Amino acid sequence: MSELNSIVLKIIKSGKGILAADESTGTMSKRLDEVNVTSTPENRLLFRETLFSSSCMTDCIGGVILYDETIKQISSKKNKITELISEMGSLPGIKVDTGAKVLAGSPDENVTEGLDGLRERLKEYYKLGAKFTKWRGVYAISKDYPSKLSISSNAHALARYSALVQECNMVPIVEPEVLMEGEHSAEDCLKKTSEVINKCFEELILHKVDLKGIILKPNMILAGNKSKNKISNDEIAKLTIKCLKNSVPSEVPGIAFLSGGQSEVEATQNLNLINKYNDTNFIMTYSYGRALQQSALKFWSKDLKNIEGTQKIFNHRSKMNTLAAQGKWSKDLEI
Ligand code: 5MM
Repeated sequence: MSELNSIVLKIIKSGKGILAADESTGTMSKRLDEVNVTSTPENRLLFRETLFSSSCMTDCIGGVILYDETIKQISSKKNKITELISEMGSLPGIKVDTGAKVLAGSPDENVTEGLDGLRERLKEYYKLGAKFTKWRGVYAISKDYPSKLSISSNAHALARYSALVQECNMVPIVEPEVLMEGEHSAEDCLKKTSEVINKCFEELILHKVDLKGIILKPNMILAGNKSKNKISNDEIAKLTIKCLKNSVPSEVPGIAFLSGGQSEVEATQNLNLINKYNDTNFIMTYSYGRALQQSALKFWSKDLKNIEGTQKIFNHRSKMNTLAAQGKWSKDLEI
């Protein structure tokens, strides 16, 4: 087993999943504003440190994706954040893209940037203790989108990023996110997501990326949030598996879904059904941001000193998702 493959398995095996705590300062400030907490570096650290020192970090959370600010912060116990995460039994990772920018040639779409100087930044993050990285391509969906241009430019960037990350002995998370916003049907989402993922693998193979040493982080196959034709959770699970079976090469060890705006329980329920119906060899788990943190953040915002209460909520959510990653979750386990 290669070193990269063993990192992948440490992160996602036995029902473990990923905490996406890589909100950029702008996004984190928006989340904190929503719960009336002032967005300062200290408050951002306090909330995140509360999560990172929860007991579920040992049994459920195999990896945490950090943002540049957080990976350079020192915890209240005076150790590095990467050390805190490692001591809890999890692995630290880092978001290395610099965000989605307007795509020249198709101004209603985005392309993710961050390749300039990436090799040097990766060396720095590796020294800070990062074992894996993340890059997210974002695709709008409608009758005309994503365009061939957006599909191809984002896939190219994801592949160049992945090759550089593996060169630096870290595991790249490849995140192509077809957004949930829109009136599109689940069938449209299936068609466009398959096209997007197929192109990503075409480029990853061209750039000689070791597919056993990556984690794919896709969206589930859902009808748009403004669609009149919603589908059942069973259908979501079955279409999601159909999409991945047809577009992901069998060497890829694991898939960790993003939650993409689903509610906490919805994201857990869908992951559980995906695992119940999973007839592939892919490990199917979670890499959730909002769907792991929402309730904990809301509770914490009422009393920033209530560490134990906040951790209890985060532990519960993580446990539910870890059960779902093994197809063992049921609604009556929710509090
Ligand atoms: C945690 O949010 C990440 C994006 O932050 P920025 O937009 O500030 O860069 C995002 O990439 C996240 O990792 C994934 O989308 C998964 O998060 P959700 O909330 O969709 O599970």
